[in-house]
Amino acid sequence: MIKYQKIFLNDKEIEKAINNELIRQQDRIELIASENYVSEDVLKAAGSILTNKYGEGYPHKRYYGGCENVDVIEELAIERLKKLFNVKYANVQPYSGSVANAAAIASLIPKNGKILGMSLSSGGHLSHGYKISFSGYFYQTYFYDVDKNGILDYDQILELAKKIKPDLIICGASAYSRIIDFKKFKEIADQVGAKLMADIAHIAGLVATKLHPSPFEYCDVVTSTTHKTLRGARGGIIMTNNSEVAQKVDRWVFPGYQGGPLFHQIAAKAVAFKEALDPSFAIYQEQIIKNAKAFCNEFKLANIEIVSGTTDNHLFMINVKKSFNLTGKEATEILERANITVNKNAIPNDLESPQITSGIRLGTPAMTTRGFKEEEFKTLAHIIIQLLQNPYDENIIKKSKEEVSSLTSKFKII
Ligand code: DSN
Repeated sequence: MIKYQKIFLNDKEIEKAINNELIRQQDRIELIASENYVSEDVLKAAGSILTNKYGEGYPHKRYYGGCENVDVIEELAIERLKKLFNVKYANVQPYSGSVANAAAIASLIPKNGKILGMSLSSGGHLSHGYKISFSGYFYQTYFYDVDKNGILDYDQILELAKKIKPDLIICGASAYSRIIDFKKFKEIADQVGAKLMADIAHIAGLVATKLHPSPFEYCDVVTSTTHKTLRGARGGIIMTNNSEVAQKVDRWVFPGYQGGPLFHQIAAKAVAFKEALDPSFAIYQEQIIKNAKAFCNEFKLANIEIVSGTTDNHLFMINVKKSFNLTGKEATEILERANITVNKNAIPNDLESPQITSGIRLGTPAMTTRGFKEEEFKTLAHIIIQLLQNPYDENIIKKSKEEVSSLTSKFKII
């Protein structure tokens, strides 16, 4: 089990804020689907003296001296990542998932090329074509939606792709609870002559352990973050089986989008990849899914509207507008008062703005790391239902907070 420690700094203001965050993480139930608790080894590597080192370039091809140790680290990270996903080429330098996506897209299509990505309200990501991100600024972008049941309709996507004739189709999501059929996306891409990219940031841990179909056989490039289901240090990665694409990816990461690699993060990613190669990681991923199904089912039994009907992975969205007559923002604030952290989330055909939304997103990776099993998630579902059904009842908020406290004290991280 994880056991984090308080830290001591000469800078007392930052020391206090970090230690307060440690207490917040201990005391709250974390349901943000993209967060997790890293191992102590990952944390140590991320906080190591590697932060002192510059090493622009790649192993044995650096623009700085003194890179013999960071070369070992980056090579280990690459080799472990390749083994984890059974892929030929990997770049472990991206600072984040968005930068990984920027470099991956630039490696596949020219500036101003056409991208077809998943809409935000259907579960897509800003970096898959939104005007307020680089992707909508440098490229012509179009979006596919889920159908009226909240499910990807591949025939509809094909029809849209035929009209738009994109240079690149992006699949993968931040808020989609069903299986993504990468093979069908490949068939669509082939029919319209488009390249195919998968962003598996959310489901990376499930893909690595074969609990979700793999995109590698079908995609020109696959990107991910390392800190969600993969439970590693914060950052991005890019993978491909195509040597020409791999060369372009390396150039677009550095010098295209980035400068010096963050070696402390690369070392921490490498540690996490080794952990993910251990058989215990597959058991953890299985439990994430079992927990998500049990959690989701409890809401369904109470006739609460689940976007896309159910979950096949680590997360699901609740239509809180329809189920409780609350906005996502209101629901988030009510749950926070009882020490339960979730995020508001747009849902298909949402009439509310992204700042308000009609949904919330719930994920099981973090609390599964803390040791929650199906029983704890069922208990939690009832706490959440009571809170959202009685949003302004101070007695219920107080009682729920006590129930949350008894759960967090049983599944400790400090
Ligand atoms: N912000 C991440 C998430 O919460 O899904 C995606 O980048």
